[in-house]
Amino acid sequence: MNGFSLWPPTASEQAARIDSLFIGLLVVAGAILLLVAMLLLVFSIRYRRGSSARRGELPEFLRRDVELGWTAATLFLAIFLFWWAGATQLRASDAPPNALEVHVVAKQWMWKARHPNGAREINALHVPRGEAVRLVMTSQDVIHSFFVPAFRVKQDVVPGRFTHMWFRATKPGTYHLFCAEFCGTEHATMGGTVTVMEPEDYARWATAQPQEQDLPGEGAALFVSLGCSGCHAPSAAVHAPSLQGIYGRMVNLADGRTVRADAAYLRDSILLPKRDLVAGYEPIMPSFEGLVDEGDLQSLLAYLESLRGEISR
Ligand code: HEC
Ligand SMILES: [Cu+2]
Repeated sequence: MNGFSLWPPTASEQAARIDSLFIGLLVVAGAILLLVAMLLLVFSIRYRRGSSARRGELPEFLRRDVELGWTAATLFLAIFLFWWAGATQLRASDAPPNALEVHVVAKQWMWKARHPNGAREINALHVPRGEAVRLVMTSQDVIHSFFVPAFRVKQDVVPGRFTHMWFRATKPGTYHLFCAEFCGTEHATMGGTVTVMEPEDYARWATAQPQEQDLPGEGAALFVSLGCSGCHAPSAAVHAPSLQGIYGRMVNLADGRTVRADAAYLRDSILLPKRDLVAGYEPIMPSFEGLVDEGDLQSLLAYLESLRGEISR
């Protein structure tokens, strides 16, 4: 739409839900405002100085029944609004299991995205209409925030950890992407566009991108070039744990704790290997802090995650 508009486009399922919630709250608040203002007006005329209105003791039913009635009614209304907003928020928190997963890395001052087939984009994101898209996001420097007003979604992107967000776009078009967390001098220019395409167009677009390795493939190459395989390959002379099926496994640590090898654990294993030492091994793994950037880390983690079951050589 051209021209001035106070209402951003409504282009996702979440956006439609947030809008009805917003309008609902506005109507309720408006009705209460109107009621109170009217009573104020009526009473100030009726009980103005010198009027002959009755000013004595209140009748019994006004003192008890009316008091009880409006208290119960507002309590009920407040609980209903709480349930409505809470349900909307909860719906937004967990992506459906088959969602398309796009990896996003934020840095001063740009957004980098990687699609499942390896396609990369900067300050742009192409997504198919009608499909759930899940973003796995991290930052290379400071806190940023991924904000798409047309989808009514916003999520902080934090260095040193992964945050998630999902949406299902409903309307083809191009929408604004902003950084919503002040992140330095060029924060204001940190943004781009989200383009919603029909699923066929998206598939065509994705295959037309320069062919690159997918994330696990790129991670596998890094695993060799960074020297990880020199210690971790089954044939290595060094005594290091096998990483086959590592993702999600329970790991016994040297200090007696048992932890699950999730994304955060694997990340720490690479950046801070001395922190969670695996039981039965020497602390010989070097830290890769500073040697790998967030993009490399995502690839390495995707590779480790792909090492399910079978022994690959
Ligand atoms: C010098 C040999 C060496 C190199 C190089 C090395 N590692 Fe390790 N790695 C080890 C040893 C030994 C351990 C077990 C002790 C520990 O936890 O630090 C380990 C532990 C791990 C663990 C935790 C395993 C578990 O069972 O919980 C992961 C994950 C890992 N390494 C990944 C990597 C990655 C990825 C690289 C390359 C970026 C790499 N390692 C490079 C020797 C090495
Ligand atoms: Cu930013």
